[in-house]
Amino acid sequence: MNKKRVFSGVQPSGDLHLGNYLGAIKQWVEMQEKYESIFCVVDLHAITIKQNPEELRKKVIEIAKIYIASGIDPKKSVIFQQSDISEHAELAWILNTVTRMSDLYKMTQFKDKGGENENIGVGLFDYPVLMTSDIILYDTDVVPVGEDQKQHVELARDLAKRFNHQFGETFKVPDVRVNKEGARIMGLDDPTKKMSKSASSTLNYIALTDDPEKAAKKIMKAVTDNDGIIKYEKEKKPGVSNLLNVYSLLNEESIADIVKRYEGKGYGDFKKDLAEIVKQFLISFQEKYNAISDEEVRGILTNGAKKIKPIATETYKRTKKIMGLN
Ligand code: ATP
Ligand code: LTN
Repeated sequence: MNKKRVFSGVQPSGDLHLGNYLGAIKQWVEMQEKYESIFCVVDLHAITIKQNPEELRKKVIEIAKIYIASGIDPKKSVIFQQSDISEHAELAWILNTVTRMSDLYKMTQFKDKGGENENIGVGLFDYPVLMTSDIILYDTDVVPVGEDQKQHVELARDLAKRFNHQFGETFKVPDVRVNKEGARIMGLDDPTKKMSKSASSTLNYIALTDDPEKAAKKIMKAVTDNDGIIKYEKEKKPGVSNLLNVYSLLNEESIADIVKRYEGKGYGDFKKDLAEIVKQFLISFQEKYNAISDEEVRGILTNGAKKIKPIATETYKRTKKIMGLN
């Protein structure tokens, strides 16, 4: 039987953090064993916000390195750069013609990123259509993402269905997959909001490239509460619950087991141990990261694009044909 296909991506902008790793990339690594996997560095999405060209070029390499250091094996999965395949933008244009303004006004990420502002770029508004194109261009079965991207994948499903209904069966309708545990890692300085690289304070997140000692200090400074009991209660104890979640995912241990071990102990002990876990994780991650050369990554990206170009070409041709464009 043919393997099902997975597609996902991360933008080459800002610092990748534990939220991105635990919410998205970690599950990709597990999925690549069972699925035919395609992981993209979505540079065309990154330019919806102003980027410095030199930094963008570096960031693309950095993200691909992070994929590999996290365990994405270029022999098992395809890793490529979005702008290397022109069909992403071409298909996005076609999809624009079946997308309604009202579809995009509903997107919460657009609202969060300043949708009210008339001077905001059109690319930011159209961002979910390009994301739809990324996904359906490869007849994707499953899209693993963090909770915040669920709405975008649901739009991709709707647009694929709408197109199929209007023109005839053309696109596969993708499923979304959100990991139950890592779906929403919260900010260390404010556990009521998601950990985000665009946060105003660097105490909010632990970047995968953070100095391990400094990262450990951020855990020690993480906001908790005053009742001194280590238990998982998301609503009442968002800070402690978030730390338990991170502990459980990094140490691959159930929250119940961790809670049991810290019965009668204070936050100090708990944080100290978690700080050490985070530190060791970063040391080992960065060792792998530093062992990969830029040249090697460039080769992997080029090969990845070569490998999947025929799928993109075929889908785009099929789309043009059914619309009467060829
Ligand atoms: P940010 O808000 O940090 O700018 P983003 O969601 O805009 O992040 P990406 O960095 O491209 O943009 O996100 C990559 C992946 O990481 C997505 O699948 C997203 O859902 C996931 N992700 C981002 N933040 C978190 C988080 N705090 N917890 C879990 N998953 C997250
Ligand atoms: N918008 C996503 C990144 C992204 C993506 C995709 C994820 C762009 N295209 C296709 C999955 C599938 C984000 O995480 N900010």
